[in-house]
Amino acid sequence: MGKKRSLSETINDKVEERTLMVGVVGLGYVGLPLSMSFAQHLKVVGFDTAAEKVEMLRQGRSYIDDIAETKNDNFLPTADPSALRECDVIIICVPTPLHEDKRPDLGPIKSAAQIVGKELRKGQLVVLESTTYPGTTEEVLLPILERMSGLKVLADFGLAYSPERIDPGNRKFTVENTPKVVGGLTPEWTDAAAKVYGVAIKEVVPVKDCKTAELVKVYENIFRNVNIALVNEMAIICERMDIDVWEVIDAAKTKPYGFMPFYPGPGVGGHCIPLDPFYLAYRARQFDYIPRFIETSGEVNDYMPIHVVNLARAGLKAAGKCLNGAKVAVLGVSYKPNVSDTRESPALLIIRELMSEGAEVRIYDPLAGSMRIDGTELFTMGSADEVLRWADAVILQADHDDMREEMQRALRGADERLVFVDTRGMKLQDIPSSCSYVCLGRGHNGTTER
Ligand code: SAJ
Repeated sequence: MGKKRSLSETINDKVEERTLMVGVVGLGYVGLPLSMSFAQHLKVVGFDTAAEKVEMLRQGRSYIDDIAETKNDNFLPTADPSALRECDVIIICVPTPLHEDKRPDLGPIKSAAQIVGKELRKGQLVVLESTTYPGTTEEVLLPILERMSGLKVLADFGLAYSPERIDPGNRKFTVENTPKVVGGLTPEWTDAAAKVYGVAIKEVVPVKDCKTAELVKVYENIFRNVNIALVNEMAIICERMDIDVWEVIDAAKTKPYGFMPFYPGPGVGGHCIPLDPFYLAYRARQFDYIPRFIETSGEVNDYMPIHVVNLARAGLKAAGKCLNGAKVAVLGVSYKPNVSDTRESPALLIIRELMSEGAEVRIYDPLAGSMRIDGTELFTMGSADEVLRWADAVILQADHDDMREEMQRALRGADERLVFVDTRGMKLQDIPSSCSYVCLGRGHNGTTER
């Protein structure tokens, strides 16, 4: 009679035999692509509490831009949590928002933990993917799983953390070819979780434990947030020193080592970069450390939408007008170019500020189509021509590739009364010559004499 296989060895055996069954909790922009990748190799139960999402998936349709269709005999979408009992591994991919006061909101993780805990059975491995502060898996997820199931971690089930690295709209880096960091509660569970992900993902990067893996993710995104804040500060300095920050960056990035370009912008939006730093800042304070760097970079980035409104005010003033009563159009309202997502977009604060100063504001964004702001739906105008005929000033907030040509054409017909505020650093040859041009990070307080 051979030695009894441990729980993690049993998981490893099922990986080997490709009989492992994967459960994914939360079928959003992380869980759905992950499910479809696993479903190329294994049976996958996709669970979501949103019945309408599950219904769409049952019909083989998708609600995620990057996933064309979801018809796959290995993929079983369901709103019935009991289906999770059949799975050998359960991967939790739910959002981690912030409360109003920027404290982490672990509500979605806690409710997912309750759902999973109720179905948990001996031998399963639970993995958390949601971006969160170091310590969440062991101190928040683990106790709920044990309480709801009556089981004991390690003795009855395994636990690991593996951060998501889904980049919406990125055709180059997919689930399969983006290295996956994995940290288990113990080395044997790190190894088991790594073997599970290894079925669908080319490169897996095991680390010491859950909290190491949790910190890797928030550090990656704080790295971006801090560097974006640094270059935003460079832009403001350049305006005062009559230097072109965009030229400075292009020259600096010729350095073949030790430099990575970031670009100034109207602010930092999206559902990752503006939020993740506050998860670590919150946790650092619990360890009596004041994360000045993280908090200062958040403040610099939060100031940028205000700075953009200041540029618009300066441009209108130079044209003998003021914001009060001015007609201002925002071109591109999504949180970054070439996406339709307006969540946490800097355009929200820009529009609020403009309205509070008495400007009449309209938007033009053929990709986003509309934007919800304080309970009102703002719909895009019909064309760039219409915008430039209507507006006293336009602010380029997100320069979508698909919008650029139309905008350039419309600008060629603009007259000198129009103020054009560029927050994305157009190429010098594209700068409109017929209207007054103000640019983030370009000399003379943003106005560039040509
Ligand atoms: N931004 C700048 N200047 C920059 C880069 C970005 O102002 O140089 C602004 C953008 O306009 C946007 C915000 O920052 O408002 C966030 O931009 P982002 O490029 O970081 O895009 P996200 O939010 O989609 O970030 C995601 C993240 N992916 C995951 O968390 C899995 C991030 O880790 C990726 O590095 C990023 O995509 C990416 O590289 O596209």
